[in-house]
Amino acid sequence: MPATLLAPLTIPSIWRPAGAEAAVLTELAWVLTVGAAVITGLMAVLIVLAIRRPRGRRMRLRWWVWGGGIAFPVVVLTALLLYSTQRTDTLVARAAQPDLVVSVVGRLWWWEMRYRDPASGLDVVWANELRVPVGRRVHLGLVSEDVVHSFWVPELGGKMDLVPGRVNRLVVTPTRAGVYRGQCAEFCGEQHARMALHVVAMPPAEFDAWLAGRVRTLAAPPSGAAVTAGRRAFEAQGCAVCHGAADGHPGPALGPPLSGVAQRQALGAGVLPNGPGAVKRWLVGVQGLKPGARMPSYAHLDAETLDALAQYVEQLP
Ligand code: HEC
Ligand SMILES: [Cu+2]
Repeated sequence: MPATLLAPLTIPSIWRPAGAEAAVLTELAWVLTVGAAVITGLMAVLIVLAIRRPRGRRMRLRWWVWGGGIAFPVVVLTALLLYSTQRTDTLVARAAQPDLVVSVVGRLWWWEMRYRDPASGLDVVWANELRVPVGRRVHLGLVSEDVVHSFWVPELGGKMDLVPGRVNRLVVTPTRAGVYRGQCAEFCGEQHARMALHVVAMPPAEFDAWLAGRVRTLAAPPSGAAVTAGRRAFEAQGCAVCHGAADGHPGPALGPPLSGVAQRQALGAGVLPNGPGAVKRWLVGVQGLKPGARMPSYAHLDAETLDALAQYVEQLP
């Protein structure tokens, strides 16, 4: 069956954890769900027994009220409190020594990811996609530049809000390579529903190579790049005002950095799967695909300019 038909079946789920922290939460979810089901079943049986009890037989009411109504809930709820506090405490303890720190910035309506290269001090800026190494403890510093957003990747861990003016942290330790979908989980305006992200959990060596490659691109911008029709159009149409210079360098962060955009999973924070022709479809139809997005549609451009523009953007290193 084509993968696109199966896609709706692979919705993010807390029941298939792909991270150490998520595994703790899944365990909690199982204990709570099974426990609640057992108690509900027990209650149902007791109700049936009470209704079908032979007429005239007296019940030992006092025992049921004290035992079932007070002692039982106190014991069960205390046990749950101790258990869940102890388990979630392990999540906080895990935050102590991260192997990697990434800043995640929430914006209307996309995500910016920043990796600091320890050697050069350069910031590698990426968008709508969090690349992380499997088996390493990743410390996410979550901030917002506008309104409150919330970061949630069910396969990797719990939710955490992104609040303007403060840094919240969330630790994720991916245990399985793969691509996991996340979603803004706090209503943040018109396109809140289309503010998704992908987490790409990669083997550590692959991740290191990717980051080193990004640093190299940053450190040595392709200065001698040919001035093509696409590059001219990029400058003439004012794309650089929001997306940074035409050499692919990240600039003012009004829009996502376009450097390396063709290597990412999707455009527009999950709206449009990436692939041949995706950039052009985005340019022509932004306001149809994502009404209210903070980028105008460029449907008025002639076909030749559009092709040149799209080609130029797609090859940005
Ligand atoms: C007014 C600011 C602004 C201008 C001008 C602008 N963009 Fe954008 N662009 C954005 C914003 C904001 C987004 C993210 C929209 C979203 O996902 O909600 C975006 C997204 C994109 C994306 C998708 C990137 C991704 O990672 O999802 C591409 C490609 C893009 N713009 C190319 C262009 C090109 C080419 C031009 C010039 C023809 C241009 N943009 C002009 C603000 C702008
Ligand atoms: Cu949001």
